[in-house]
Amino acid sequence: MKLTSLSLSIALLAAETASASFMEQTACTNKQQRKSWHTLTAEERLDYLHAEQCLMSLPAKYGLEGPVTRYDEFVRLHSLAAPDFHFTGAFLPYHRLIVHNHYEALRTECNYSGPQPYWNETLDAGNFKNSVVLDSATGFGGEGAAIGDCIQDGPFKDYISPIGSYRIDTAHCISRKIDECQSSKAAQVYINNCMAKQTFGDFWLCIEELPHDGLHQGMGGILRYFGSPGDPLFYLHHAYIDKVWWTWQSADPEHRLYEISGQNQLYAFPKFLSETDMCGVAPESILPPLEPYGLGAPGDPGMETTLGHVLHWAGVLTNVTVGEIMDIEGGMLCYEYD
Ligand SMILES: [Cu+2]
Repeated sequence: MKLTSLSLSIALLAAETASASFMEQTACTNKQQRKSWHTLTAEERLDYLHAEQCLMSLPAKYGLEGPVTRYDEFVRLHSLAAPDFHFTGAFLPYHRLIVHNHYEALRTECNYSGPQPYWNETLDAGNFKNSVVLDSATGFGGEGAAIGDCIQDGPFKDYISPIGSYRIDTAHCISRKIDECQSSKAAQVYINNCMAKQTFGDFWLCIEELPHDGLHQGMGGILRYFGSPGDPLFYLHHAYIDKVWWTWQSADPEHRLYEISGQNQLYAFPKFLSETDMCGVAPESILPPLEPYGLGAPGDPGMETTLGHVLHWAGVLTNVTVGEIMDIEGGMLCYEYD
């Protein structure tokens, strides 16, 4: 699509109007709670795990190819849209929304009434193996073993997912293979480094590179791929990344509450993907193909992510714009972190 200055002005006007109207929306008074897994009681932990098991027992309802259960559908939605929402400006908003959508499914379809937990990964950086999050009785179970790195304990050890690591579906267990060098990317020092960034573009790339990647590579297994919601730890991880983003937004709301930028399609990989990482691992070979440069995206006719950018869900969940979810305490979202 050829970008004219007229269409750019219209897009900017739409984004400004959108952001103004979202800010005016009715106040969010009855906030949903998001809490650190480390501080939950054993009973609260079990409630959440049981709700996830419930989602894994409900039949798929959207008619997408592949999913057997409601749980699988979120894995499919994520892998279908993955190239649009990774290494692009919509990375943080998209994951904010999928955590919210999944939580709403737990609440409305599995009668879950507890908080959305997050994993404060700084507490376990470099030592995922001993995390309470991976407890076999009141947690998600530990790492995998044997053929396929299948998890051996915990509530999800017998779950078979029909969704593959990206586009090719194969039935598989939930797999994990912990790497403590990778898990050390979750350390506080890297969070602090990102928190000091002054623009959304610098902040997002900083987060996606180390704190975000630390969990995916540190836990290994299915979490390393675009089928990563196939491990329920995905939601604790992305709730945590969302908390970090919200903390950054809240430090300067006047400038950051509605600040968005970054390429709106996968025109290029960020620089960190072309370099060997701090653990000596060479760049990934599983990356998706790049989009033709300048193609534009729904809601974004230009090259840059704006508040009008559409977060899409294969036609089965309501599309939402980035502008609608920038504020977690207004508009369609209403939650707070402890
Ligand atoms: Cu993702």
